[in-house]
Amino acid sequence: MKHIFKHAFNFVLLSCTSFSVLANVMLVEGYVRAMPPSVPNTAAYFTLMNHGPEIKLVGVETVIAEEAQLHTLVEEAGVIKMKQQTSFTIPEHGNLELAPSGDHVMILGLKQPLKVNEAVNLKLKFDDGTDKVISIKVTKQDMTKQHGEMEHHHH
Ligand SMILES: [Cu+2]
Repeated sequence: MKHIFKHAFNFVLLSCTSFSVLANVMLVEGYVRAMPPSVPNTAAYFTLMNHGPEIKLVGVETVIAEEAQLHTLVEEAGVIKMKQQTSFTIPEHGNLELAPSGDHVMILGLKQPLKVNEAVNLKLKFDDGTDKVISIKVTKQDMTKQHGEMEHHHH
């Protein structure tokens, strides 16, 4: 009797622990930028809300492309360049906001052109070993005209 109770208790404890880890980081909003079919790369922008302690986004996986990288924009001598990052920190009870003006997820080597309004799944990997799949839609970047003119240089 006592043995059974202990097992049940452990199971509940374990379930709660894993559930709370998954629930800490939530997708607020996001989109993948629609690109002309001739462009093999694009970028994803999204906002994550963290209800737990500080956590780092350390990688992104997606089946739609060969690779996804964490990038940021930095200004060097008046020229804006993209730099690959090893992680993005999401502060305790804070937000991570990816935007065309700064941090973004670069999606490289699209296997096929994306269609507007198509949902894209991204698997977000965190430094505590957990991951979370988010689904965001392909959207034309009409709201950020000046950013659309900014070129993404690679390799
Ligand atoms: Cu980039």
